[in-house]
Amino acid sequence: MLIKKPSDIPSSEITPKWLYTNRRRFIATAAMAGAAAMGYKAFELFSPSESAQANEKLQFTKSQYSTTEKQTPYKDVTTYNNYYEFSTDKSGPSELAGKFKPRPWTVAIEGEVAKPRQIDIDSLLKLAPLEERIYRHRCVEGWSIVVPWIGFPLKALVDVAQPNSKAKFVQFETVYRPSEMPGLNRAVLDWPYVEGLRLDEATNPLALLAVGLYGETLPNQNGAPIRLVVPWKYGFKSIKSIVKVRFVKDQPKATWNEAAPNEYGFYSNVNPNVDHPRWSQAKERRLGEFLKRDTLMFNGYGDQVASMYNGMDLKKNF
Ligand SMILES: Nc1nc2c(c(=O)[nH]1)N[C@H]1C(S)=C(S)[C@@H](COP(=O)(O)O)O[C@H]1N2
Ligand SMILES: [Mo]
Repeated sequence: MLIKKPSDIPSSEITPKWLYTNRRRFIATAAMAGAAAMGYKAFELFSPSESAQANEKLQFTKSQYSTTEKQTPYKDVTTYNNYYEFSTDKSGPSELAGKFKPRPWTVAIEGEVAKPRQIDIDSLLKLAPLEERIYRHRCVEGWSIVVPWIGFPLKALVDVAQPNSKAKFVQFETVYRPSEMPGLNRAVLDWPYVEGLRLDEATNPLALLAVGLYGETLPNQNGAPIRLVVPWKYGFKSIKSIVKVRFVKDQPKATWNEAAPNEYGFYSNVNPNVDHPRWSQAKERRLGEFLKRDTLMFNGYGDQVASMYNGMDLKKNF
């Protein structure tokens, strides 16, 4: 047993009282004391999410929208990440997100709404019953995963926000905290990270605000405490750690679209027939598998989303 109970720790190892006030820090400190006593460093013994965070169990119901495909192991979902605010390496976010504080947290609702307001994360968690949604996720770089997200429909937030008749799009913004997110000190992207959806996309039943995965609150590297999941679009549309939701008249700025408009369109629907200028989008590699598989139109979610794009040229509106 590596984590000693307070009563097991010799007085020489007992931490100053101020550390006790934070339960997570206390657990980490106790674990490190135990590990140090055995001659190990704590990071050698715990995966980052286990050592840096105490994720909480969530209550949820099952969703009709879940795939029955094999789920990508927790370890892969939480250590192979894209989160440039921490690092551009896939393993970087899980190693560097330990300092990030996902609570307290509020999300600002702004723009073309009945009344701009701030909503606390605890109120957001009560907006609608939490569901488990097992979704395919397709990154534009060619890998894919299957994740059991826990969350609620984005539509529940849109309904509470009460957009007026001028609102045609929704823009989302990620928190900007250089002291907790080392990647922000490099100008790899134009910070803060922003993304957007058309209003009908935002209210599509598949658009999810995720607050957890694998039955527990989100690890920091996966976008704690609340992130978007848009399973029919390339991964970069699924913006993490959201602090602002802005309802607007015109198509809003989106980070990757701004960075390279010829490579990343605003819509970015998964489409095996429209290649990225520098590589094909016809196939993908499921994390943990050797052979590539065919990429499906709308990532396989066409029945639920294709009608939103009727009459649009998806080669132009990529
Ligand atoms: N704020 C922010 N959100 C982000 C990103 C990012 O770098 N910053 N990366 C995106 C990309 S490219 C992908 S594939 C997914 C990855 O989510 P995951 O790490 O939970 O699998 O997050 C998306 N959301
Ligand atoms: Mo991605």
